[in-house]
Amino acid sequence: MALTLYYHPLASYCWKALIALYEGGVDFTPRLVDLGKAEDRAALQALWPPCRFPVLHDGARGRVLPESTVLIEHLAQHEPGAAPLLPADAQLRLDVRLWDRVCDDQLQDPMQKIVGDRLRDAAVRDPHGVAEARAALQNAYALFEQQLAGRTWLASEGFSLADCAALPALFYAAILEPIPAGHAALHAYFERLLLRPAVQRVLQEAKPWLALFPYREAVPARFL
Ligand SMILES: N[C@@H](CCC(=O)N[C@@H](CS)C(=O)NCC(=O)O)C(=O)O
Repeated sequence: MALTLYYHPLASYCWKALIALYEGGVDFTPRLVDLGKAEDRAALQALWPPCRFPVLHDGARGRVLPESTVLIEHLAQHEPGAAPLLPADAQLRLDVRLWDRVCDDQLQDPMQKIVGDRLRDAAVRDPHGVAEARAALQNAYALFEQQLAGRTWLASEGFSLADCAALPALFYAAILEPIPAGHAALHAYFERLLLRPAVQRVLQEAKPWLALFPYREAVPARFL
């Protein structure tokens, strides 16, 4: 098989890639990376020195694709099932790329800041940074609420790269910093995302690992 995905079933950016792969019905070999194991870390680092996942190895084309967005763009170019994740029209593609960036910068980044802080020793925690990250999430929720008014999907008529990015970001962010009840369009969108078979498969595969999430006590029972 030509495609190998280096990933971990709990990692939010890996969910983004997995959702795209499952949405597109793409055939690939999953290679679970345990960063706690030296040999796994070395294998990932040999492909991509920053040692962050997901990374896709496309053996047929001799390419290594790190960065979830680039990985999904590669799938959309070469795998017919994944093509709809990026609209053919150049202007519509820009909308999708914009909202993919918004998901990563305005949801994933602050969410990872909050999780990372909990993993630190108490002496070097950053309560001010965490408070800023929580405020950033609230601002992002308000922005998404505005964007989603009258829409089914985040950035285009069909399910796209932006929606692949949104699900993991919203899933983990909402556990740390609940989405206000008044954001009805955002709540409805999140529920719509959860109905996608690709998303259900990712969540099912993550279940055994959620006990390792630093905020496991806040994970809603329906996901456990
Ligand atoms: N911009 C990258 C971010 C990748 C990333 O941050 N991955 C996290 C997991 S969600 C990771 O590799 N963490 C391991 C570490 O930081 O050591 C992408 O879009 O793929």
